[in-house]
Amino acid sequence: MNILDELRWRGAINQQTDEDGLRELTNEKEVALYCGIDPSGDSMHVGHLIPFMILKRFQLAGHKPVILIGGGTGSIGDPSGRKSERLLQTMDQIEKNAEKLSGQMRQLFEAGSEQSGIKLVNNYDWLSELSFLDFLRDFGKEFNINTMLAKDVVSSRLDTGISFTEFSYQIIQSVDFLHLYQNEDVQLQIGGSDQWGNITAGLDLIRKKEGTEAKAFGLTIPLLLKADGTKFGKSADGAIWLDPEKTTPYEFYQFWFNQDDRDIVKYLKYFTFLSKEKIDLLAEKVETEPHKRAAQKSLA
Ligand code: 383
Repeated sequence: MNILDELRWRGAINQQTDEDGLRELTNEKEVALYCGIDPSGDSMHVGHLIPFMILKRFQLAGHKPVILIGGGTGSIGDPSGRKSERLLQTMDQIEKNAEKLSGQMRQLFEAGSEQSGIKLVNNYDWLSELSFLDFLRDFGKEFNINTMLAKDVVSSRLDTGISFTEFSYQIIQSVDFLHLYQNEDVQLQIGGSDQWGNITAGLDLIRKKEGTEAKAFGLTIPLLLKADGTKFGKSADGAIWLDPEKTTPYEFYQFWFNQDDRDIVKYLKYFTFLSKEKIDLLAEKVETEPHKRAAQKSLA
């Protein structure tokens, strides 16, 4: 099965540029693809698993994941999905967080894979080299203010205000995509649906710099909505973290075990590597003997 068919079956595709082109590409070669995370905290939470599990699925299907830790972008702060301006973090804190996240990524991506060294990059390495004048001359010139203003992230903040710093974020993430396209042969960026604007901005930049025929693609994954309308991944005490010091293994188990019957099959598809047959079987059990909570046990 082509990886895109698997993702579709898992309900994991929200938006996608040029589906046929990407299908062709993934059929004909091992594609390098990337997903980024900003070190705004010292651990991943279960919300981050949504795109990174997809990255892992690409890896298991023979493609080449690149994990980007946003040491540079994290010092700016992504306005996507936020109603108000972020506080800047100290560079020291960002560096500490980046190290923690890198460790968690290694655990996720080295497990069950023959590849030893996974590709882990930090965008601080190239963004910090870029001078202000070069930034404006080489990249700023390719961005049209009207297009930038029209992106959801910016337009939704025009009333309350957005700093020039956060406004520029989409350009910086675009510079990353171009950098990885040129230096690591990365042809696909994935992310949660909140990242669509940043990803498509990057594709525009690649086409401007590399020509309209450049083979680069974007794909986003739906953010999860729970059947009861509350936000996925939050308990009464806040986020569910992957760091066992922040969310104990017991709490982590309980979080998954307590999921609603109406959500459980969707979560099995997103968060496990169980086969379609196994998931179909568990789905049947949710219908016929829900009190046994077999699906919840499997997920947990
Ligand atoms: C930075 C530089 C890039 C590419 C991506 C980034 C990070 C991105 C971002 N992502 C979120 C984060 O860091 O802010 N601008 O917390 C989250 N992601 C993933 C996914 C998600 C997004 O890490 O939707 C949830 O986890 O994309 O909110 O060159």
